[in-house]
Amino acid sequence: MAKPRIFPRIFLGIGANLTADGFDTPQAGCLAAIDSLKDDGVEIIAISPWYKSAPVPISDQPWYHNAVVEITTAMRPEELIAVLHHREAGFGRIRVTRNEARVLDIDIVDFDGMVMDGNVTLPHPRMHERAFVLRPLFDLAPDWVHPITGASISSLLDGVDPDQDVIPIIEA
Ligand code: PH2
Ligand code: MG
Repeated sequence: MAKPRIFPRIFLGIGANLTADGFDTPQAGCLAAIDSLKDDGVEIIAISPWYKSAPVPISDQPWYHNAVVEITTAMRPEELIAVLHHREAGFGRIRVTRNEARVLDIDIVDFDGMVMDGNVTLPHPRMHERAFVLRPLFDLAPDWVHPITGASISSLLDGVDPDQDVIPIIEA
């Protein structure tokens, strides 16, 4: 009998603080990007509530719309990151400098607890200090623990800089 295939539990961080062409809000562009991943061999399991968040580091950039998406796929992390970068470019993202305002950013936050450093760094090297990742991740997976340190999300959230404003977006 064939071995049952267990698909990995993957969390993506998604965000934007500019509106992609053809959309009304940063969130709308992000949602379309999430939908487009279905054509790339990605199965969408769940999308967290959306948050507005002050830019980190603090700057005069517009606030971000952020969420976390649970997905699964048969792709390896290197293949998945290539797909994500391709979609970012398709939505008009041009990478110039780090932390610049953007129409779409999709990061692999956690790939089934995998720890790696190379083309892709897993878990995401700054996720544990970012409220705009931890808050929506908590909504989807309150029992999640950091693959390297074993820290719970609530303990990580307690340690986050209090001026990282993250505010739920209430749907009309
Ligand atoms: N992404 C960044 C840098 N800063 N700040 C917020 N609030 N939200 C983000 O998604 C974000 C950020 C780099 O990817
Ligand atoms: Mg990012």
